[in-house]
Amino acid sequence: MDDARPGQRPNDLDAFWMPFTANRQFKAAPRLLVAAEGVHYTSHDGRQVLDGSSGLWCVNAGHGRKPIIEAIQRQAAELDFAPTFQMGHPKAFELASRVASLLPAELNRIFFTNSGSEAADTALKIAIAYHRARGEASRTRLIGRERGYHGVGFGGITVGGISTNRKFFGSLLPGADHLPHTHDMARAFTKGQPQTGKELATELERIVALHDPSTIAAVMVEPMAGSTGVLPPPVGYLEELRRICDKYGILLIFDEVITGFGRLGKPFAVERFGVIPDMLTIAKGLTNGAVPMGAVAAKDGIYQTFMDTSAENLIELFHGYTYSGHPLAAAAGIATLDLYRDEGLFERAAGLEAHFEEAAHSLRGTRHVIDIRNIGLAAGIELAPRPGQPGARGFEAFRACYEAGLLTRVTGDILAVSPPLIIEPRQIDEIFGIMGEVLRKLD
Ligand code: PXG
Ligand code: PLP
Repeated sequence: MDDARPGQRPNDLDAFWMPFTANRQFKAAPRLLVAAEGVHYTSHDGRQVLDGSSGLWCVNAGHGRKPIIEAIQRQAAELDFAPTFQMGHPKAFELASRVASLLPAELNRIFFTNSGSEAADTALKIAIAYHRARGEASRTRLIGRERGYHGVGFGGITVGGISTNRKFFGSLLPGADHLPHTHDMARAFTKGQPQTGKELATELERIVALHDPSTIAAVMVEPMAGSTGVLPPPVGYLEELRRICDKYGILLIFDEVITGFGRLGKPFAVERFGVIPDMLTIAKGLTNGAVPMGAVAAKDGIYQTFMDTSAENLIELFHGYTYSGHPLAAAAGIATLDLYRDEGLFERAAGLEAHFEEAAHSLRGTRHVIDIRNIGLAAGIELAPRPGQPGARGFEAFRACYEAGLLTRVTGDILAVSPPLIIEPRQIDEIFGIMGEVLRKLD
């Protein structure tokens, strides 16, 4: 730490209780990022670090983008805050329309939150309240999936399927159940969507039969599971979920917090896979990560149900956040969507997919690598765990990549790669080149 630039390293790291971090380990050997531009971070010791993870899957247009920065600056000077409870401000409406225009026509009602976690809990609450408004108040059960991640609110961890995110927090919400996850090591090194595994969606029939459809409000899944290591959906899987939900009057919710805004080479996974959910959650790339914001997009019919079953002078949905539709976030969101459009970044991601896939799979055969999965500009590189020490090799690989100038994400023994959509082909090669070198040297 002697080489730290003056003022770039706080002298006391104690007070910040860091999220999803081994605090003592980190504070003994901190990794601080102090600046960013394009696809690179600058570390506190003055090194350039290639951002292989778009921050945390959010900086899709790359760092330090002038139009976004200037929009935030202008907005802060013009209108710093305005309530959206019984009041409004223009940019929140504008951004809602812009988001709706990127979605299938029927997903046209946008509820703003401040994060993906809040979006997940909001969507689940809307689902339960929607059935109640329609006179089916017995529909309260929520179905998620093993290895699902829907943030860290109580709703999200209830339908989520990561045991460490659940087991410390009591009994969660009552009445949830889970589909099996879709990963199968028997088809390791599959490129894109697996051809087999559609029948895993049919498991929903069993869950419905067990609980009875009259008790089930919604099914929530990520179209592609991101956090648990990039698990693309089997061919036909999402279609099968849609079919079964329709058959039993269950709402289908897609969590597009990661898959939204070009990660899969389309505005949303909805378009890539051609399956339309009843609600969809977004966050992250909505503002390019520059200001926290999330949202739920709901079908018109859901919104109309709330309008039709409530008197005109009454609040239809008793839910919202102080900062729902915050002016700075709304301004950042509009500027971000302009940038995605003007630079054709979703199409750019689609155009890079083949190169990215080939580069990712070039690690096949590299020491420790037992599976590689990819879709769009996302890849999961799974390492063999050290006997008796799950996650240890993955974390060391992550740390060694960082030392070698590459930021990735690690979950257990899986490294995830999801670069900004502005990345150049040679920088994609650099990502997997660094990773390969690190893995060859790793114990
Ligand atoms: N849903 C999905 C699908 C997500 O990926 C959330 C909800 C929650 O969003 P917020 O904004 O509340 O964090 C997420 C977030 C990782 C990683 O390394 C992934 C997320 C967050 C932090 C790290 O995979 N996903
Ligand atoms: N806690 C208290 C005491 C509050 O007054 C409020 C909001 O008014 C909240 C929590 C919720 O905060 P937010 O709306 O930012 O989620």
